[in-house]
Amino acid sequence: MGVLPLADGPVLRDLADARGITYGTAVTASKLTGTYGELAGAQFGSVTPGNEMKWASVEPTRGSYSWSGADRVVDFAAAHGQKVRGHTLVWHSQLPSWLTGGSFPPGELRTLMTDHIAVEAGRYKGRVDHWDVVNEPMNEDGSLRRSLWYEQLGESYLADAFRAARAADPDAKLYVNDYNTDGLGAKSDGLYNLVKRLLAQGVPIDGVGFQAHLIVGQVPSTLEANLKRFADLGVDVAITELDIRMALPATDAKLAQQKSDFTKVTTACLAVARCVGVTVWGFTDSDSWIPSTFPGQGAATPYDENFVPKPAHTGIAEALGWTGGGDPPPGSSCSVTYTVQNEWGNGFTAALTVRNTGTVPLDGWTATWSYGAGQQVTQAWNATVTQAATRVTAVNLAYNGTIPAGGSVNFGLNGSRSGTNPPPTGLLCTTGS
Ligand code: 9MR
Repeated sequence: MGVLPLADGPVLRDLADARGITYGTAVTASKLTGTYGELAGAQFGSVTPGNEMKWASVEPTRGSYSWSGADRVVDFAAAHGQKVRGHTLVWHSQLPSWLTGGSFPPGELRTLMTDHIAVEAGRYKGRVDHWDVVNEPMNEDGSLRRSLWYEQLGESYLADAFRAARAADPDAKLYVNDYNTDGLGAKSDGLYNLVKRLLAQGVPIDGVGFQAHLIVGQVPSTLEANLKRFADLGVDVAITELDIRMALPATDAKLAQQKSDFTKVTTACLAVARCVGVTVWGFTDSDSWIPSTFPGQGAATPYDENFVPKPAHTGIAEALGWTGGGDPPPGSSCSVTYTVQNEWGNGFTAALTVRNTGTVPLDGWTATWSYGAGQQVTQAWNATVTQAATRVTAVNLAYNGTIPAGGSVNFGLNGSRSGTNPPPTGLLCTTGS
């Protein structure tokens, strides 16, 4: 089983560069090798450590630091000419227990916070382009969240945090970042007023991050207007944690809606001069926080679990001006058949045929199906075949992607089985590269 050719298809990073914005992704440091690493490096212009720069990760025990994960991401970015969005210095969550469980007088807590910022932002001085200095300071009603910081230090914790970050790394762009603030509404009004107050006090805040953890079909219609009003305050804006989740299983209709949603968000950023970029919160469904947090939901990112670009990826590319793809031409269709040729003890061989059932030549094809009895593909020929749990995806190779109208191509595979070997379900052929 091979890995999909990475050179094929649009490169978000280059398309975004050409439009003057950055397309980034959150990454998991330990995964930055193989296909995951190649795609993260090739497709994205910036990386954000999903967890590795959080307080609990870098200082699990008071005074004893662990930088390996964060270093790995920063080094990866340097090796791939990428920016880094540092995430995050001051947050109510993922704090070490010595901090949440301790009882510190306010003066000491304030110093702990500013020292932490000095140490972390100081360590990465000149290597982190943006810092999410303060993450998620708002309540849903637009008031300030009763976090550890707010409870003990009051609103002034924000000003102190930004000033400490500026002192530690004068060149980094300093952001406040939140969720459910993407469209107009009470929470984003609260954030807007907060940013306005901070700016009026001369607090060094350069940007506002909008996380955009969204649901398919529910991109706020006021996203662009909201970005614009913040930008009009004189700060940069960015989409910082974009993902668009759906109830599983993903269907063609949901994936098509998701494509249009990713397009909308990207277009909204492009429409606002001070929107510096979009970061997706994980680029593959195999590296997304959604399924564990929202049981039954997922498929929220632009690549599927096998690193196959989804319609969402094409949607982003098209929003960025890519014209190389497009929907398959009218009259383009295909079918696929599956025949077990041979079976032995724990194994079998299957032969598949993809047929151009349309009226025009077919340029690229994908066959998908599900195994119901635990069958597992072990080897394949004349197609790139990948399997995630029960779902199998077979994509043409360079030499057999084009099929004339009425023509067909064959590919095959060996599989393992434990017991019966019923034919697959959901056997489907789709056209297009
Ligand atoms: O992606 C992160 C996930 O791996 C962690 O388990 C989770 C813990 O809270 O944090 C996730 O990232 C969050 C980000 O830091 C802040 N905004 C919400 C993100 C999703 O929870």
